[in-house]
Amino acid sequence: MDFSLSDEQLALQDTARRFAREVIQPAAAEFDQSSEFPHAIMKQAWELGLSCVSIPTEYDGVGLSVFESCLIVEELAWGCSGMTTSIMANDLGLTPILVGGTEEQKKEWLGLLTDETFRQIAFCLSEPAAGSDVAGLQLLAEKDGDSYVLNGTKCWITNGGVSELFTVFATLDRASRHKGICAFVMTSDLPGISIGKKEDKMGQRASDTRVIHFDNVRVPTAQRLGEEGKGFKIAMQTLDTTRPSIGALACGIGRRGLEESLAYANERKAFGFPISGFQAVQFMLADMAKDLEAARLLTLQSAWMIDQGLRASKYSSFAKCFSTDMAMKVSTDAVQVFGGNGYTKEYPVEKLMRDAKLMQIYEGTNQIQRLVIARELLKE
Ligand code: COS
Repeated sequence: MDFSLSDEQLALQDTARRFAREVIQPAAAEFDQSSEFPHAIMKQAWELGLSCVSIPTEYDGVGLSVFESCLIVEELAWGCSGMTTSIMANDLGLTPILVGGTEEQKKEWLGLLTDETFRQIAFCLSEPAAGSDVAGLQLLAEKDGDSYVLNGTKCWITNGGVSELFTVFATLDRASRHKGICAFVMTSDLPGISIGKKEDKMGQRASDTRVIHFDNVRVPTAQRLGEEGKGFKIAMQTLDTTRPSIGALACGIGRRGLEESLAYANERKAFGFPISGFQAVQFMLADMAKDLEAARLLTLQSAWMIDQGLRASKYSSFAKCFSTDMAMKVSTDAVQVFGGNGYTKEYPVEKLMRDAKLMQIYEGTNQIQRLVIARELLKE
């Protein structure tokens, strides 16, 4: 077992760290407040090779492993988890193509993400009545000649209003649950697609979260990913692959919370001493550091397993669930260390707490992660 990083991995981590310090973090409060989408920063991340990182080199991508993508995601999320969610959502959106696409489809659609034009891709799975229950999704795909006609609504779609490409999951027959689901790739400007309201969120406000309506949207059969009925498994395999990076994102929030708390505890005085001298504060700092370290280890282990080609559902869920619960706890305690100041927008920790909450909900709630873990345990 070797816990050290290669020189290339250290250089990659350093690039992401500098981008987070110099570009993301200075702009984070402004975009959090305005809830605008940081187009220029997203483009810059893509130009630096920090976005769409999972596209293999044979399709002109940077071809990072899941392990390496976790290294950069933690760095970026230290700066702003909302912006990092927007950056990473591209890899979530394109993974169904990697999992279910033919050689031809990969060349065509991944090529649109690596040519000289900056484009984004959104993963359209969740629906108003089907967030946790993927097999219950209602977006209908009816076969008509050499195409499918899609009708229904998606919601909670990250980058929904700013993406040129979509991967979309729809059912051929609502009654057949997971066996009827198909995956598709398409451009977002097809007739019948309309972008709905942008959610006004508690946290991660720099990310664009949308409702998307499909009204008689015609998609050629050639744009179906995998066989008919295989869409559910493509979605599950996608989430198995991307959940470690959610763990890494949570580690970024946790690390920022710890660093801010350490600095503040050394500076803030009470009863004539810096509060870092009091055991009540020290114990909070110690718990933050230990839980962050455990979360990072679980995250990197699950990423490594995926890179080895091992089935990692249980480990991906360990990483996602543990790390996001850690981020919630660390950011809540960071607000506590800052006291009244922590509860104001003058200081950075209340944002961490608002941002962390979403992490326990998206890419499968932490209740769903526990369900996946329990099912895997009971199967063993
Ligand atoms: N990889 C490959 N196949 C998988 C799989 C995985 N990780 N998980 C399940 N499958 C397969 C099962 O083996 C089963 O196959 P067979 O039909 O061949 O038996 C099939 O898929 C159905 O699985 P299952 O019965 O477990 O499905 P359920 O409907 O009971 O639920 C959960 C599965 C709840 C785990 C799923 O709906 C889920 O992950 N929900 C959360 C979704 C999510 O993360 N949403 C966030 C949106 S993205 S931001």
